[in-house]
Formats: sequence, C-alpha cells, structure tokens
Amino acid sequence: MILRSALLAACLSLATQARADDQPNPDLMPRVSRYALTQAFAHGGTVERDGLEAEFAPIPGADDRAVEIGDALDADGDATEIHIRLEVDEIQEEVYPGKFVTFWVFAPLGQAMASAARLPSPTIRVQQGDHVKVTLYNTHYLPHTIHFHGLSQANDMDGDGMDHEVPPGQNFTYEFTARNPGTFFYHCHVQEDVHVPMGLAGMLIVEPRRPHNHFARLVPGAGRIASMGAGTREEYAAEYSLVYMDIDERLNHIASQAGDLREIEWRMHRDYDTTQRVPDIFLLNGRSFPFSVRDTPIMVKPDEVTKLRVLNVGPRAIYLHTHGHHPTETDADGIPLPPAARVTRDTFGIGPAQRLDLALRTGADGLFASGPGTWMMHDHSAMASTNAGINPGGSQTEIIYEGSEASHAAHAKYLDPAYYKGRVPVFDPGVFGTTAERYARGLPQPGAPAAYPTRRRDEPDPPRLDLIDAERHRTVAKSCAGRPRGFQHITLHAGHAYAREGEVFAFEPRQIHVERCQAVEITLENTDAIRHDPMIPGLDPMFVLNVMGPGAATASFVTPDADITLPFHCHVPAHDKAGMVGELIVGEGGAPASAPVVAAGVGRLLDGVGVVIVTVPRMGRLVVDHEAIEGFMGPMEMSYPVADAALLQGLSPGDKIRFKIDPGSSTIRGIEVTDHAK
Ligand SMILES: [Cu+2]
Repeated sequence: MILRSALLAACLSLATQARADDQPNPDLMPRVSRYALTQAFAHGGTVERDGLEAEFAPIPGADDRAVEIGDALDADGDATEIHIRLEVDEIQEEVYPGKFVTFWVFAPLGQAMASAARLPSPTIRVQQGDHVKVTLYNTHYLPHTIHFHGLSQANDMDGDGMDHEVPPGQNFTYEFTARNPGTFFYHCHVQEDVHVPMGLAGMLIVEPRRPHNHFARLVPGAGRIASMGAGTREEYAAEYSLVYMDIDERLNHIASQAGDLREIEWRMHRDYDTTQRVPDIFLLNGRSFPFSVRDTPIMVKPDEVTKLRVLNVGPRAIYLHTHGHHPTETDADGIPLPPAARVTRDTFGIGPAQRLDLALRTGADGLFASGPGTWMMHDHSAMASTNAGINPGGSQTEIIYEGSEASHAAHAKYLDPAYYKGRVPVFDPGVFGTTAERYARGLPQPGAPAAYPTRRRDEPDPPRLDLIDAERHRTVAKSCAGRPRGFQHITLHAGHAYAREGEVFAFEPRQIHVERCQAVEITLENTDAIRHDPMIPGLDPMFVLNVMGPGAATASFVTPDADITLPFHCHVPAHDKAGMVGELIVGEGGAPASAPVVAAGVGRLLDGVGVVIVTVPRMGRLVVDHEAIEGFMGPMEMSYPVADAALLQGLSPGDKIRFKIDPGSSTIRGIEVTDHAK
C-alpha cells in the first residue's frame, strides 16, 4: 500500500471542517485536497480549479512532504510559502532503445516502496514574491549541494560547493525569495564537472505574480507544462521546459561498474579526466531519439504562440534549429529582452548554463511559420544528431501540428536496439546488390586499423538495476502461519555513524539471530538526518519501515517456521551498495529451500493481480500494488518493465488489473483491466 503521511491525514480532516454552507461541489474537488483555501476553490473558475488540482495533486512515488504549500502571506489567493524537499538518487534510464545509463538526480522526497526519481532532475516552479525553502536530504554516498543559478540570494545560500557541502546522511535547507520572474536552474556545485553531467541539475521557473495563481510546484522531469501559471497563460497557448545535456557514457558507467565506493570516487574524480571528455549521448529531457520525440513532442495548432523555455545543462554549446519556423527570443538567462533586442532567427546558439525563452509562432504566414506538418527541431551540431555516432539519434524532437502524421521516430527500425549497436546496415542492402545476410561479406576484417576516429567498442552493458531490484525482492519464505511461539525485541541502529571502512551508511547489528516462528519487533533508530527504509525483501508478507531521521519507529513481523537466512537492506536507492545490508538468521539459518523460479519456469508466464499505482510510458514501466505471485514475489508495490509500452494504454491509477509476468526477465507481457477506477 502507499503510505500516507500524518500531514495528509491532518489536512484532509481540516478540509472536512469547512463550513457547511461553503461546501464546494465534491465532484470538482481535487482528488487529494489538503488546501485550506477552499473559498478560492469553490468560487474560482475552471482554470483556477485545474490549477489547484495540479498544485495539490500527489506526485506518484513521492512522499507527501515533497511539496508543502504554506500560507498566502500577501493574501492574494495563492500560497507565498513554498517548501520543497529533495533527495539524491542513483537511477538508470533507458535513454534510447537498449541503452541503459546510470545517473544521479535530485528527486522529490521518496516514500518507502517507490520513487519519483527521473532524468532530468525535477522542474521547480514558484511565483515572483514567493518565500521558498528547498531542503536537500543527501541520501547519496557523496557530498552534494544545490546552487540556484541566476537567482538573487544571500551569500550563505549560494550552495557553491567550496565551503557548503552537505555530507551523506545530512540535510540542509536553502531559503530565498523569488524576486524576478524567468527561467533559471539549479544544480549541484560539488565537483561540478562530474556531478552536473551525472544528472544533478533541473529547471527552476519563477512565474510572474498574479492573484489566484495556482500550478504544480514540483514536476518530475521536464516537458510540456500541463498546469500553466496565470501570467504565462496571458501570452501563450502552451509552454514547454526543454533541458538539453550531453554525456560521455564512460563517466556515467563508472557508478554502475565499480564495487567499492572509494573506487567510484577515485575513478570519477582522479582517473577520469574531464578535459579529455568526448560526449557520445545527447539528451533532451533525459531522452535521445526516438524516445525524445515520443516523450517531448512539441504539439501545436495553427496560429498559436508556444513558449519554449530552453536550458542547456551540458558542457558544450547547442545550436537549436527549428525547421519551417522562426521563433523569437524573448528572455535570456531569466531577464526579459528589450523589444529591439528580440531577435527572430532559425538557429539559436545556447552556451553551457544559458537559458533562452523562445516564442514559437505557428501558422502559415511564410515568415514565422511555414504551415502545418511535422517539423524537426534539433541541435544542429553534427554529433548531436547521433546516438553514440549512429544517425538518426540525439536530442532531436519535432514540432507536430494537430492532425499531422507521426514521424519516422515511430519506425520499427529505430526502436530495435540492434540498430544502435551498429548491426543494421544504414541503407537497403539491395542498393549494393546484396542481402542483409550477405552484407558482412563486403566488410573489412574485425579489428582492421582505420585512419579515422571510429566508434567506441561496445562496452559490456551495465548491470540492469531494475532487474536486479526485482530479482532480490522475490519471496523466498513465508511468515509462520500458526501462532508465534515466542517474542523478541530488537533495536536496529542505522546511519553513517555505523559505517565501517569503505562504507557510507550501515546497520548495527548486521546479523540478527531469531527463532523459528517467533514474533519479532524491530525498533529502528535512525541517527542520520535523512530517511532509511530497512526491509526484508524475501519475506512474505514483506517487512518494511520508513524512518525519517533523526528518529525512531517500530514494526513487527513473524519469522518463518524454517531454518533460513534472509538478507535485509535499506530500500533507499544505492544504500545497500553503500553498506546497508545485513542478515536475519532464523533458527540454524541456511539457503532458501525452494530453487529460484527462473530455473523451473523458463518460458512460463505467471499470473498477477493488483491495482495500478501509476503508468510510466516514457520508461515503459508499470508501478503496481499487487498480491502475492506464487513462487515469484510477495504482495508489494513494485515497478516492472512492460514488454510493449502499448500495454499501458488506457490504464489509469486505481484500475484493478490481471497481468501476465515473465519471471525470468521480470517483464509484464499482458495486462487486462478487471475493474476501472472511474
Ligand atoms: Cu538507507
């Protein structure tokens, strides 16, 4: 089940205390209302209601405390006090078909069994005049900061990374007043030549101040902005946040390759040389072609103006070219340009850290726009149109008019991972009088020297974190069904203070001895100023605790009636890697009796029943709260890849489903809705 915070419960009760004669129509209420200003909601228009709903909608996978909407100090009908809570997660993203890359991102504060982490780091949106607090919970194994780039702020809030590092396990709250509307960004300033390309950067938008101005304050990733601010809506029909970056995959690979944290630090900061970097992957909002078109298409209608907020996070300039259209530059680095300086052109050079706000006019006037269709929009530097040297790829997307056809991004050839491994001929082999099978006969010997820069040899793919995660959460033992024969209380200490050489976070004790069929009560004492989520993933029902520290919490479970050793770990991303693993030894201990289901069930699909938490089409994943899947996984909320993103179509949060899962790859291969949520 999704854990709901006490805060949410408290605010829900507050909402139900509204005066009877002032009750808003429940059909129009936000799905999760924790908003005290129900007057505004009841008497505002549709747009304001939509804004409110977006402002208070929970972020799937995030703790409710990720965004805290405070008081309206200026009494203008919307909140002035905004508190955002971020953590630092290590994640993997499939950036183009078959290519999984490890990143570090700022993410909305997570909850026990889920995560809202994705690339790029989330878009923060505040309003001019807002008093903003951003708490950085450093859940990662290296020090980090947040630097709010371009904002006017006090010197001790600058997060510059020289004197203000937030160590692992600690938190720090940055505070600023958003003085000027515009497009800004935030990023880590510790070892920034490495930490920014690893993904620790996101867009920060300061909306113009308007009364009754409601919109989503923290948006995972970037892309089309669904709930526009009132000031932007006055001038624009739609709005997009576009975050461009490039990476040198060899750097990102280090985080998933090395075993010891000291080795990761040394390889990233002492062995890898930023001055020798050669980027090979080019990202728009965390994706390369064809996924960039799928996830960030610029959808337009004729005779509209669309606002494009463009941020270049990467270390090289981009040259953004819009086919068929001439946008106008309206703001540079968060400052409005005087009318005489508002240049209209077809290619915009944008240096590292720079932001350009572009007004994209559509239609067929022959100057600003050339008419309906599907038009490319891409970084015109040659390398940026490739995925590691294979074209078409890179950060390109498309301006797509309503009713226009999908582009070549939908072509099966480009969705085949083999294409980007260089194993598919560029052109039809018939051009050369041959076939795909006979094509290789015309190639030089493997390893033959070449007098030009060649593609990097295929490195071994990094371990797939999602598959490992699913694998280690399989049920291997059930709690004793009968009445427990005994009771034991255990205090488990957690935090940086218990780490040994080479570790950052750890538990103490690391081995817990318990009896068979015994009730065990565990009190977790978390000495860090971040969350730790101890969990026994192989036990059914699953045991998990989510403790924001410093602080303690207690929960119980019953041990299996068998001699077995069950690993336990902290479920926060990468905490097991940082040292937070241990063993629960039941009775004499021992390996699980049942062989893993993979060996027995090759080719056999298992049946699952559950409730949809959220679909993530951009990642081809389904997060589902499911019942036990016999021999595979206990009842839990889990994120699984789906064999085809089309399986997710038509699914809504709350839908009850039946699904077929391949236990070997933990991939869902079929979904059937048994009961729609609405
Ligand atoms: Cu932890």
